[in-house]
Amino acid sequence: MALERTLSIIKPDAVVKNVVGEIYARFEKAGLKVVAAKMKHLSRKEAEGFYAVHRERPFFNALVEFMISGPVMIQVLQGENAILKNRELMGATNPKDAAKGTIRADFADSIDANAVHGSDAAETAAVEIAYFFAATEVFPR
Ligand code: IDP
Repeated sequence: MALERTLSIIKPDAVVKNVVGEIYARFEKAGLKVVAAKMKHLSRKEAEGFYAVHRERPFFNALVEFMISGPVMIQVLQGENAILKNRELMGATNPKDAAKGTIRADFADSIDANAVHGSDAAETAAVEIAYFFAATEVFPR
């Protein structure tokens, strides 16, 4: 078991649905600690930079438009195997394929508006955390 940190984003659709607290409760019940958090309305440039790896994908523009359609809640989660644990809590990218009881199965409407983001590996987690948080904004405990 490894103590890890991962970047989580509650996307605009879930913020509008007012389920930030319900999603936080799932993190906490799974043993993940919120060690950094901020609400932010991303600029186009920030969203494009964050999803730069998907720049050539056909859904890139729609993804950026969606991510800047309203504020998001961004947090760093810390815990044992936090990266995989968060991915399990989230469920599959397409909510139609997401297992029962996962965040996407319960709160997401479509593959575009799918409620949450979570880092998929240790390397991406480090890059994504640094993209949004200075070291002084993270409070491990
Ligand atoms: P993930 O969020 O489950 O890690 P990724 O493959 O990294 O999934 O894709 C990033 C985001 O891009 C997804 O969460 C989803 O919002 C969007 N996305 C991925 N694939 C598609 C697609 O085929 N159509 C529309 N949007 C997509």
